[in-house]
Amino acid sequence: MSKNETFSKRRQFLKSSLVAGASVSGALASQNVIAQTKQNDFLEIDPWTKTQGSGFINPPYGLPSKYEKNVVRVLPNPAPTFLTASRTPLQSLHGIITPNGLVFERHHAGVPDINPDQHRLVIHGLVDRPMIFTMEDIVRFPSESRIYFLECSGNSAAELKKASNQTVQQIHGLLSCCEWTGVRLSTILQECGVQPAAKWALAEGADGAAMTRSIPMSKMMDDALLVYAQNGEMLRAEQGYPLRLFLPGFEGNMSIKWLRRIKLGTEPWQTREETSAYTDLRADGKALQFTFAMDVKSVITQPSGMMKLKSQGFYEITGLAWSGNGKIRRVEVSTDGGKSWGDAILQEPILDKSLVRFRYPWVWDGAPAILLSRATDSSGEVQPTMEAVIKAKSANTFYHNNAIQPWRVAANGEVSNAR
Ligand SMILES: Nc1nc2c(c(=O)[nH]1)N[C@H]1C(S)=C(S)[C@@H](COP(=O)(O)O)O[C@H]1N2
Ligand SMILES: [Mo]
Repeated sequence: MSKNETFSKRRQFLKSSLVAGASVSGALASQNVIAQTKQNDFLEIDPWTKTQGSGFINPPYGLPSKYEKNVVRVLPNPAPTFLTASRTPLQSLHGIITPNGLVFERHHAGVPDINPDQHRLVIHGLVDRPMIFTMEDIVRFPSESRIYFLECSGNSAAELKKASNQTVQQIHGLLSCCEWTGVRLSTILQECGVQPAAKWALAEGADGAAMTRSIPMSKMMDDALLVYAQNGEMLRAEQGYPLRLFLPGFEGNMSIKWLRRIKLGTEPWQTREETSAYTDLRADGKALQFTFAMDVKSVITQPSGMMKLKSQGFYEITGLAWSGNGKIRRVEVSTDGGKSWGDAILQEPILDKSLVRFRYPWVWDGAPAILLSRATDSSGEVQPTMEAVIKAKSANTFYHNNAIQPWRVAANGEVSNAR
């Protein structure tokens, strides 16, 4: 197909896919149309087509193209003295999977260096047969691979106090989505014989923080996974190598990394991570404990904060939606600050407790605009505004911010946080 044909096909696609009322004239104004007279010589042969390419790389583990070197995790801005988290570059991702080298990291005492041959998982408490498992023991059980999002409950939290003019990565980048492979926890717990009195499980990490959380047995016997691999390779050290707990849809901190112990009991253990942290302070001064599932949320990743639209014309607004309560049913997009809304296209696959990619065609006419996205999940829950989040939780609230993110597009094309 000639470049001209490709171009006209694309215009046809745009015509048929654009939302009603949007004008196609001026769409792709920036595209260089090939002059008819130059038909025969427009495709020059570049130097890289005329020579042999480079050999296999050394070291043999592949890396992204050197032209993509700016697509990396970032530390918070301003960076705290004690570094605690790095963030995923959501604005540069395509589809729903976060590549392993870009998965956000959150660790309370750094990344331990664990030799998998020496690692052990202990299961004890209210079980008939307390057991110690090696990694070899664990990978012998039947496994499964599933795509799930993981979001830190502190994601987007700083926005509740003060809007910041930063990138989507800096504001919302404590979010990732991988294909996780592991053994259903229920399989291994049944091996130990769960006693009927067991209602809660304690999970403990082997890192310097010995991060510890109480988890209802209902979740442990449902879809909880003992994960040893992510996106087709063994876990990265920073994601919990060689073994982590994974609780689909639950706040990130409960998916204990470097998992070394599970104890079954009758009540929650009231650990530091469920009393001093990860609670939601209410207006009356009381704190709400145990907010497990991450509520329905979405964010536009392109265009997003600190980007610049170079010209008027066609843009595909795209972003991510997810819910810890189930599947994403609908994402609506507004380009006029919420006066009118249209349904975004949801890209298949639309999986339970996974990121979903949404797309919405838009022609920017050069006037200031405010872009919003609003997700609805299979439980019927609709993503709230920031005002609604603060009203429901109180101005003291810090964790679990799932508010709608508005992006302002100025007449000069600059995109900023419109909060
Ligand atoms: N052992 C242990 N598990 C942990 C943590 C930790 O510091 N130590 N951090 C938790 C927090 S707060 C989050 S949000 C997730 C982050 O997982 P990731 O680093 O793989 O993105 O791991 C959780 N599991
Ligand atoms: Mo977290």
